[in-house]
Amino acid sequence: MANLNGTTSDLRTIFLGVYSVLKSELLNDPAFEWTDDSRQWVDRMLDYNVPGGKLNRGLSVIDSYKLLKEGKELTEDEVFLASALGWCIEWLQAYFLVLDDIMDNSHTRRGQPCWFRVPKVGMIAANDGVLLRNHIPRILKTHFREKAYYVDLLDLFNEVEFQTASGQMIDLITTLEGEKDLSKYSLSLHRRIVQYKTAYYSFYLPVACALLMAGENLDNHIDVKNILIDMGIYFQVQDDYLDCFGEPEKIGKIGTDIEDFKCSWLVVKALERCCEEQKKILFAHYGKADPADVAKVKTLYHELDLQGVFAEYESKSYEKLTSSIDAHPSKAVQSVLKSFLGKIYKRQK
Ligand code: DMA
Ligand code: MG
Ligand code: MG
Ligand code: MG
Repeated sequence: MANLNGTTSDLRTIFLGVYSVLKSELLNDPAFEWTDDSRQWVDRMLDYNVPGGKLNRGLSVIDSYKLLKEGKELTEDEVFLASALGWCIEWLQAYFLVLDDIMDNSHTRRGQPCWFRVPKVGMIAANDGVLLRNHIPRILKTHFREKAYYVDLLDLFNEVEFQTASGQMIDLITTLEGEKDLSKYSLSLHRRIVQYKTAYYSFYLPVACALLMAGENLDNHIDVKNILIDMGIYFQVQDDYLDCFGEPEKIGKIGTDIEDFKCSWLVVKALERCCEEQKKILFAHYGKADPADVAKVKTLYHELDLQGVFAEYESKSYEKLTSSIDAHPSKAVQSVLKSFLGKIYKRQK
């Protein structure tokens, strides 16, 4: 592979090249007796669900590793390994999203129908999710088995997966039929849900992968972890905001949070700000599938100027995050964190 440091071909192209390598290894995994049908199914399933996103999480492993190396040229091998770890995160994300879309009854993802809505896929998508999840340790075994940090890597992925699944669990059980109770929705409940379902895997995991590759002990980087968790919470507040106020063509998905009775940042803010009259409207129409109910909730959100409230939250979060980053003793770590924040501040997708 030529130009692995992005001199002529860019990082994204190199990263996608590594995807092809990993995919073909998985499609020839000697632990299974492949047939044309089975290989074709997994090939199509991977192309549909893994590489089509923004790739922010995956690319940031390479970015972060480079910054930790303080600008030293990376070897071909280092770029390949950082990319493989980046793809493991994209695989983890694909696994969670395939299942999340079933549970959230969503329609589109990344500008195409959710995988379970594709004809002849349906609930096979549940097993595809399990397969996606199993690909991660296959990739790690092939490429990291001999590394001193192999066990730490396995531990990291296991722990973060557990945290994410636990976050998904609390996201889902708060919406249970028969227990639908808006009065239990608060900023602290929201924070707890999004910290677990989003922040660990989306923000901490890429940097933790880069730190392990750089030979660091994760126990020495709790301060970095805390800043990344706060950034992840801010990122999921944006996701909640875009679910209602984003453009589906840009975000690639149609929001379902109001229909699903989700403990979204928007409904928490609406509850904080509404008068008794408006509260009645919210209680009557939140969590209903009928578009007329959804429209009533959206009108209320506009009346309460949640767009303005969000804009305020967004700039406050940026200031807070910037000052905690500036307080960090290492310039290399500062640049890793700033690069992350720069990628998501005021995002529209
Ligand atoms: C998603 O939360 C969290 C995980 C772990 C997939 P969400 O349902 O708000 O995500 P999306 O809006 O992308 O469906
Ligand atoms: Mg969802
Ligand atoms: Mg969800
Ligand atoms: Mg969402």
